[in-house]
Amino acid sequence: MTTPPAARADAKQALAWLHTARFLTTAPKLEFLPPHEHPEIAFVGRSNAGKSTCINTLTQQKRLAFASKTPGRTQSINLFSLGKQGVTDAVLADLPGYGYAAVPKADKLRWQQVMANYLVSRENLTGVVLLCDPRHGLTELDEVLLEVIRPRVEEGLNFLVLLTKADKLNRSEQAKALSIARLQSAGGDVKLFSALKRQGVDETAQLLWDWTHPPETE
Ligand SMILES: Nc1nc2c(ncn2[C@@H]2O[C@H](COP(=O)(O)OP(=O)(O)OP(=O)(O)O)[C@@H](O)[C@H]2O)c(=O)[nH]1
Ligand SMILES: [Mg+2]
Repeated sequence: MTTPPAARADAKQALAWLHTARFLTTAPKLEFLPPHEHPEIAFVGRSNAGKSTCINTLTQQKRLAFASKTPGRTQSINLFSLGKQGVTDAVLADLPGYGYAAVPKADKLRWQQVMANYLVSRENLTGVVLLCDPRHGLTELDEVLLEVIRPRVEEGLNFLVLLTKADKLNRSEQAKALSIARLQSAGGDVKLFSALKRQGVDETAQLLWDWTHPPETE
């Protein structure tokens, strides 16, 4: 029996695929973001939520996305290509975080607008991963983002909330954070994630594979 081309990958295969990630381009503004023909998955969330660390963990590359103790580190939209043998079959987008307190209000509003435009208008956007530090929960700015993407999620956009830095919570705090986020997440999937403990890594890798490799419909 032959395996169908889009058979569900196991975690090992999904991680091997993610490990192929390579830098594609960086764009300081939305209009400089190149169009392409592959499914794109965006990592969004507050500054310091752990977006860049999550991308580094999933791709098993220490310095692919620039992670930092200084909030506001990622200031441009960075794209990474995925695909075996150098043949791109998906793109990951690391977006600058929002809500960093030291950023002037006008810049915050401008960035919120850029983010909303990206989420509403980006073609080929197949999935959104919203990263959230469960010690802060989903904040007002996350709620704005949820409202923006809700119509697209209703139309089939894949959506996952990752509660990052889960290693900083004990079991009961984790359970509580999960149930609160599930109520708030606009019907999206919610998972715990820890780069430090590698919690949630396999499941997230498989999900990203599934999003970008849907079974062929006959
Ligand atoms: N304990 C723990 N710390 C983490 C984890 N993930 C990220 N961090 C830390 O959180 C800080 C911020 O991580 P980044 O990945 O740079 O966050 P970001 O969301 O990309 O931030 P911006 O680029 O500012 O938007 C860094 O000090 C990371 O080491 C995790 O799973 N566990
Ligand atoms: Mg970052």
